[in-house]
Formats: sequence, C-alpha cells, structure tokens
Amino acid sequence: MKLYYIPTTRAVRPRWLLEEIDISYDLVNVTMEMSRSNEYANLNPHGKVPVLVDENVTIFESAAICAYLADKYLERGFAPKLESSARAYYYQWMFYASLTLEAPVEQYMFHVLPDLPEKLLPKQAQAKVTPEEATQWFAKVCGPLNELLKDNNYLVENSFTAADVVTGGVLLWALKLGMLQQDSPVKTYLARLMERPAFQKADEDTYAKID
Ligand SMILES: N[C@@H](CCC(=O)N[C@@H](CS)C(=O)NCC(=O)O)C(=O)O
Repeated sequence: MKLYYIPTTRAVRPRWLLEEIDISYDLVNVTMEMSRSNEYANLNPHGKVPVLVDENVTIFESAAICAYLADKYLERGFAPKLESSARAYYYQWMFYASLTLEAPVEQYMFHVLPDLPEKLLPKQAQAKVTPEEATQWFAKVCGPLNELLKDNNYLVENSFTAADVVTGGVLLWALKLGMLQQDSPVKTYLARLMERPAFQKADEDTYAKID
C-alpha cells in the first residue's frame, strides 16, 4: 500500500488512520514538480495529495481514502458495521467534516498562507471572505460538534472512528492557523485526539516545502 503524501496537508488524515490501523505502508513524498507531471495525473487528475494505491485500487480524496481503509479493515473497529444504524451518523460526520467544517477553515487559510499552491480554485475565489467572517462562519458550523462533545469523547457511539480522524484533521488545521483560541468542547476533543500515539506519528510541525 502506497500513500502519496505531503506533510501538514490533508494527506495527514489517511496517514493518521493507517497508523491507527497499524499496517505497514509506503509513504511517497510528493514534490510540487512531481504533482504537475503527466505520470502523477494518472494517479490524481487534479495533481493533488493524498492518493492511496492499494493493489488494483487507486483512490484520491482524503475522506474517501479514510472511509475505504476503515471498511477494508472493519475488524479494527474504525467504522460501524454496515448493518448498524450508527453508520448513518458516521456518514454524517465524515461528510460534515469534509464539506461543512472545512470550508471556513480553508477560506481562513488563504489569508494566513496566501502563497500556498492551489491548482483548482481561481485566485479571486480564494480568501473571498475576511478572516473575521471566516471565524464567525467556523464558530457557527462548530455548533453541533460542541453540542455533541459536551457529553461525548468521540463522534459516533462515543467510540473512536475514521470520522474522528477526518474531523480531527480539519480541526488540526484550524488550531495551527490560530482559529481555535477559546476553550470549548471542540478544543478539548482535539487535544484528546492529539494525545493518540498514531496521531503523533502522522503529524508534523513544519509546513510542507513549497517549491
Ligand atoms: N478534497 C481533497 C483536496 C485535496 C487538496 O486540495 N490537496 C492539497 C493539499 S491539502 C494539494 O494537493 N494542493 C496542491 C495544489 O493544489 O497544487 C482532499 O480532501 O483530498
């Protein structure tokens, strides 16, 4: 199994889950030059990370990779069983993290790191909202998370799943960008996730080298 990877990017999410599952994998460090090559376009037509290659499967999108891995190693308990109604909430938080929670964080990031390479989103669509607006937007979308995490340690049946990896990965960005200033159940939850040995193996302090 090969994970195409750049440190501190969304590629940290599947790496973290691979560490949780505790299987061996190869990490391929993708350079910007490599990500623009025709060869890499065969792996991900958008030239982005992460990509997972697992025998006959080549898959992009960080949340999809996490969902794929959690199901492939279902016996490790990182996804509810197919027949379980908890599966509905698992999907909810996976999609929420990728679509709803990440949007204001990405907009905020465009202000803090304006020179990050971005192959798809036109420049004028980046940082379209002010940092203050992004912060307010983020606070609103954190509402249901804060509510749930008042009484729970994890998102689905109070047990750690890939939905925590994807959500934690987005919150990690928010923390590193300085968006998580005030104490909240969400901040406590992230601190709990960051104590996990698998998280610590996948997380890196330094931002990816951009060439
Ligand atoms: N929705 C995709 C986003 C992938 C993505 O934008 N990856 C960034 C790193 S976080 C990237 O490769 N950027 C390089 C570029 O756009 O040139 C996912 O979650 O995998």
